[in-house]
Amino acid sequence: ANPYLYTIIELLEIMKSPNWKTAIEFDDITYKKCDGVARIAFNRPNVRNAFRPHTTSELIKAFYDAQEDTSIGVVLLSAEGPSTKDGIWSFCSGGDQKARGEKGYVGQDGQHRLNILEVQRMIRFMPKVVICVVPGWAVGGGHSLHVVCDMTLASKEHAIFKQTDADVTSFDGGYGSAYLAKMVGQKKAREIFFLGRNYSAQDALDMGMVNAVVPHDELEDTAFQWAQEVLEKSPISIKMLKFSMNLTDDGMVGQQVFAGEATRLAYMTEEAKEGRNAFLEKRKPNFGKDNWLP
Ligand code: S0N
Repeated sequence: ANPYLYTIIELLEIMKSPNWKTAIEFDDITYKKCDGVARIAFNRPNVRNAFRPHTTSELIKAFYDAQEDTSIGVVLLSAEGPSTKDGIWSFCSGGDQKARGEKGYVGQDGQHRLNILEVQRMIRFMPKVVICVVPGWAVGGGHSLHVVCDMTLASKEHAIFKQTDADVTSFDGGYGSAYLAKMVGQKKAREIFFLGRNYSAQDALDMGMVNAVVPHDELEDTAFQWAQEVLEKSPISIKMLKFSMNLTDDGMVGQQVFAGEATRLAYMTEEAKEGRNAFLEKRKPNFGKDNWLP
């Protein structure tokens, strides 16, 4: 049989659009799940999906839920749209400058916060794959979010990448800039931040900061399809590989996250069970005599 021929059932399976079900109702984001995939999407399209503290608090809750849900292996970070005012698509335009106070972004409780950085860390350290889906503008802190995600898919017609941090004195000196430089090279990263120009999806692909340019109408289904491909892989391998690739850039924290999973793997061995049982049974552990593998 020709291995490249698909059956009709397989083709229908590949082409099917997800049947998303709302997982939790939020104000500033939508949060849905389908077949092992969680979709978290900005939902403030009339302000180009800028995030205020309420948005970031909701993002933290949604990411935490996706992390805890053992049926979820991939998270899509996307955006609703387009704007009802002018029909323009956006992924995210960063921190809401109207919510910006003297010491950070001011929430409904009057407190000043910078908690998008907490969202970045959740994406970075979550033992699942996060795919950024960019249907339009990815600007400022929105650009940084795409940088920190594991993979990025961009709308061929509408995605525009731009760094305005130096225009508004609200800059990301962490993953958004330093990790970007690792991704696209020092010269390009400095150009992106120092000139603040617009870059198309194709420019971003050429620079190596997105994985694919996709026709706008196919963007969401393609992201779901990529997620389904990831879900066919071994969950342990995927998370160990993600944390291995993070490790060298994340210093001791990267080591801690990677080592935590190594400890979990050790827990699954007979050796670890013997260590625990011997303690509970108040006896000396017997780890065997020929387990010192070369
Ligand atoms: C996105 C841009 C380029 C789109 O331009 P366009 O298409 O011409 O639309 P506009 O007419 O400009 O905008 C349409 C409506 O949307 C509002 N709006 C857009 N962006 C924002 C925003 N970020 N905040 C508030 N409102 C926004 C416009 O005001 C307009 O509304 P109306 O119709 O009522 O006039 C363009 O809009 C643009 O350049 N936007 C600003 C982008 C920006 O500078 N963002 C902030 C950059 N910095 C950060 O995000 C850093 C934050 C961060 O991640 C961080 C880093 C370190 C430490 C902490 C933090 C943290 O935030 O926690």
